[in-house]
Amino acid sequence: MNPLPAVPGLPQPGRTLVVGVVNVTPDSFSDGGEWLEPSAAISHGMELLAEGADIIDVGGESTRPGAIRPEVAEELRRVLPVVRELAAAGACVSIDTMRTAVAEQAIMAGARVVNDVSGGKADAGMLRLVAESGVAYVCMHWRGHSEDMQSRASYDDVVVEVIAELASQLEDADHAGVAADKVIIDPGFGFAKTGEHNWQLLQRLDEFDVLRRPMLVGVSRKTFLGRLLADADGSPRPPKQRDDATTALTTVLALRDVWGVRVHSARASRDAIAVVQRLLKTPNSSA
Ligand code: PMM
Repeated sequence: MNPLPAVPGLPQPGRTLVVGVVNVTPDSFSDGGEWLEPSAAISHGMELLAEGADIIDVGGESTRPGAIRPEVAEELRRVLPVVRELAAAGACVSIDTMRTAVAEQAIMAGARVVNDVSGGKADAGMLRLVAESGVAYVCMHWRGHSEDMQSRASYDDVVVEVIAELASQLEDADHAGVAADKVIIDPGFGFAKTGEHNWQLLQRLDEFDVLRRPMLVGVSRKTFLGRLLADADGSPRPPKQRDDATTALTTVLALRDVWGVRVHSARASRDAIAVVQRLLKTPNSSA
């Protein structure tokens, strides 16, 4: 990949960043309902920070395939106290939302990143808000809402098409005035992608270098890992037992100098990144 790029205003530790996930939702696929109470979500965010997360990504809408969207007021109710409290505690907070109204309030509450899984396609005002507020922006490849996104998982060459569609999303961001050095791309693993598509994207991640942007990768606990690790009878490995496979991928991604990994368990990924950093040191540099 491109050598580790820095994004102004975000942590720059000189290694792959760890973005810890706090889903304040009743229905996310791996932790739905666990952090629905603001106090539980805040404690979980603090735990992830203590484990070494560099950024905490707070979301109030599940994007699992088939998910029904919450009302805006409900999404705000879920995320705002969590963003406010974690930002006040000094955390670098990212808001995982497709809605301008939610992003705007979250920025006022202290969020420094907007993680928009629709990459500007779900809500017309989002890119202008990001441009005007000057926060960092995660622009993910997206073909439609979770309700029916898997029906859009059809590609001749998934890597070529995702890069082309992301390039067009980046052009829209540029036209809206979003600063190029504040944009992080994300191939959108599992979003209008089959397991086979996800593996092809991982195998050919270097091809995204053509977009010349830092990359965030969100593969943590996703279904394609559950299928890879299925039992002899074919039942997929449950989400919480996919963390070791997630860490294996963090190792690979850190070796490839990916800007950040979005994960549910921060410590294991930080450990994997530390191992990679040490491994890549030249023999005569000190331990
Ligand atoms: N995946 C989920 C939610 N938000 N954001 C980005 N940028 N990239 C992702 O891959 C991504 C995301 C779904 O996973 P979750 O339900 O575990 O949060």
